[in-house]
Amino acid sequence: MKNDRNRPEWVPKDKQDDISFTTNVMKGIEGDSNDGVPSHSRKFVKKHDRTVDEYVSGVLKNDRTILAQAITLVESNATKHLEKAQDVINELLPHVGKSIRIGITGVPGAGKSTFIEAFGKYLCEKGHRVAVLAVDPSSSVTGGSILGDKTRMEELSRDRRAFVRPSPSGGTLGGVNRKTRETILLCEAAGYDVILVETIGVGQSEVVVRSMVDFFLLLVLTGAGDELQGMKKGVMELADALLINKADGDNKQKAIATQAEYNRILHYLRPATVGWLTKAYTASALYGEGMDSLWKTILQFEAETKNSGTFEKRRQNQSREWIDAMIKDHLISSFFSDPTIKAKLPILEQDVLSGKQTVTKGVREILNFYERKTK
Ligand SMILES: Nc1nc2c(ncn2[C@@H]2O[C@H](COP(=O)(O)OP(=O)(O)O)[C@@H](O)[C@H]2O)c(=O)[nH]1
Ligand SMILES: [Mg+2]
Repeated sequence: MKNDRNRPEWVPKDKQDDISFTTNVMKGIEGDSNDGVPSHSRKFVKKHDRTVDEYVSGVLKNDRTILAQAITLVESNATKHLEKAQDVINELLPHVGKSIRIGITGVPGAGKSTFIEAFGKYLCEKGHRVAVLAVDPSSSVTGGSILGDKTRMEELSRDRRAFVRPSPSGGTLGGVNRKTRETILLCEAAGYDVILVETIGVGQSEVVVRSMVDFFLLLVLTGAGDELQGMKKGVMELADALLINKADGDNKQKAIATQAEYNRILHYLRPATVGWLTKAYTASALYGEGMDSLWKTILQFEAETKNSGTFEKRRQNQSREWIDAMIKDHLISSFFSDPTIKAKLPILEQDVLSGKQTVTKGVREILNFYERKTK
């Protein structure tokens, strides 16, 4: 077989040569694909040309190609795709919501990718189906991969029980965006019962991911003393568990000491989830150690919060926040893309800067104008 490398199907046509999409996919084995659909039957279907029914039935029977294309459809900003994407999601709604959604954050190098690969494999072996929405830092502003970066999650990507979807972090908030919620729904409809959402902690991305998951995990390294100084208390207050990674070799004793130190601090912090005590755990993602106790913790969390109603209440609040965020998004973009506003705004800025107009009065005038116009 010749070494034919293709771009993944979710890379937009005009980005085929763009280095911001570095993920390469090796050409698969010729012949029928594993999901039982002969490959020739879909050869001539261009993406986005599928009907709503094709997307829906493809996702429901977990045709990975169609799932990937459905995600691309959802991510598209073109108006004509928007409506189709919403029709697809609407039809899938009876099949969503049955997973446990887990958010994972930590500084670059903490071992998120290595951990997700190890944890994902552990869960697959237990019979779960795992979808990973992963950050692809190779497309961040710095460009290129960080040394030793395990972004590709190659083993997990090859596992038929897992679905790994990298999202370029460039331009989005630590790899998540407003479409991530809908991608979660698609993966749930395809039958994935554990969803892992990764984010690199930049800006507000932890808050955004917290608002779309049930359980939030913070990966940290040993040496809490030094690290804590730099770590925002706010991030710890979002977490349902802290995982001190790289607890192996010479580092193991240090990790256990760090664990105790974090547990002391956590004691004084406000817990992220009502009725749940956030604690620190140790693991070695590299050697796959600590996965079992972490999973038990998550299952216990799920059982307790479902029992108390906290689980359902959080999901309802998240839907409310989602509505809120979407309305704000829409209002902002419709305001700033209005041609008359676009023309008036520079004049207003000029008037303020030159002292002709106060900010409050100028803003009130332009908003009044916009409101009258949209009535
Ligand atoms: N010793 C050890 N190294 C690890 C462990 N987990 C990750 N690493 C290494 O730490 C580096 C960064 O890991 P990566 O998963 O890319 O971190 P990310 O930036 O948080 O996704 C890589 O060289 C990994 O091999 C671990 O449990 N033990
Ligand atoms: Mg990574």
